[in-house]
Amino acid sequence: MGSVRIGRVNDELMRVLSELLRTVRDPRVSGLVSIVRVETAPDLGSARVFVSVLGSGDNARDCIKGLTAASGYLRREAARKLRLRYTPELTFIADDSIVSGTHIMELIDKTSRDDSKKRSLDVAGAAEFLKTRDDILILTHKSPDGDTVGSAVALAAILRASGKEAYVFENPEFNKKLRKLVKPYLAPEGFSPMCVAAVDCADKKLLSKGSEEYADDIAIAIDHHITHREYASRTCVNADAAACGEIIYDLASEMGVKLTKKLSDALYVAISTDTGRFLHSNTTPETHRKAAELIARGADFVRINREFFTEKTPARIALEAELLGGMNICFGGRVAIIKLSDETVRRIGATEDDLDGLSALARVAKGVSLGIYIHEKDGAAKVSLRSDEKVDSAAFCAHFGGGGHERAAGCTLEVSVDDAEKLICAKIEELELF
Ligand SMILES: [Mn+2]
Repeated sequence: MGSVRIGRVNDELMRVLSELLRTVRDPRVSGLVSIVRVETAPDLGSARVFVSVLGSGDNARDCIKGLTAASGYLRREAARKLRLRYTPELTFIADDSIVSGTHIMELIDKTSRDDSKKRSLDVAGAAEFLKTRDDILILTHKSPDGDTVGSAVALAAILRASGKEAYVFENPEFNKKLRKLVKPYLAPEGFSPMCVAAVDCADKKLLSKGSEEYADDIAIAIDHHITHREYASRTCVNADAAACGEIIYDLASEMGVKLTKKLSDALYVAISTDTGRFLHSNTTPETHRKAAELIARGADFVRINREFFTEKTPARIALEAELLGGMNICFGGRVAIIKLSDETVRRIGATEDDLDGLSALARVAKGVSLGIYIHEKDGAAKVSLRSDEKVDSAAFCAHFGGGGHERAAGCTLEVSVDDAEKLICAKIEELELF
């Protein structure tokens, strides 16, 4: 456990416990008690909570007794609010270093300043917060997908149904399908927001191009990435959600907004695309339950799935035909390699949209554990690996300075696509992968 993480746990515990103190009913715990600091053990098993009590020594002793009696309640509530896997056992200790009222005022001041510090909210908390805001601008992430756009549109629709003005910020990378979905919600020129929200975006650096002026001023981020870096003042993250759209779905009910057909369409786009039509391993029974409800509310799942998945442009069909026709199945049928050169892209007249998701194509062959897609980009060979549990794609790509996840990873080689194929095959042989 790094000291940075412990420092954050200390800060978070101090913030949450300071709020919870007010809810302790024990008369011995008066309003004149404040938390000075929290020291959590490196294993997160226990934490010492130093409190300062204004008044006589007797007051302090009684207060510590009251807090100790309430420690089970405080620990439980803190665990709920912080969503920590392990919440430390709490020991309350009187801090004698602060005796004068001036110091108490400084502490109160600091606590109110902490209000502007980052806090994590559950969906109910996010709903409460949004109810207090108006003129809201919603940001999406770079290389936008169905989840960020569907979530942004749905959030805007929910806020509008709550009587607020809400818009989605322009993202120059919206493709045709996404732009069609977002068009009725795009912010007009000159709209000046009072509140900025971000959806499905794990990192400030991943916010859409052109939104830099808002990046340090995001009031709330709603996201489902386990790698979420808290860049907003308030964060509502649920890493168990298959799509950010699942969180927005819950938000609708928390805000008392009915699922209209439009709202259901947007949420269905978000959930269906981020789960690859409910085929990826992130899909849960809850995902299906929500999708079922969206269909019941009129979501046009036939059109959406056709538009986002099965429909292909002539250029895309030509690309797939060429790639599949030239597929090199090697290593006894365990590895499949497809290659795409710039020359082919030009000849076919394919757009960026047409190239989307081609890396998944190599793994469709039966018996193949490792699918490799090599395509020419800016004079180099970009290599994408997709593997089953028998191959660690990230570890393999690390040999070439790349990285990623166990089942999906990539690297770039400064050679032609044909030479990249030779180098990759030589490495598979050398490592005796198959
Ligand atoms: Mn997502």
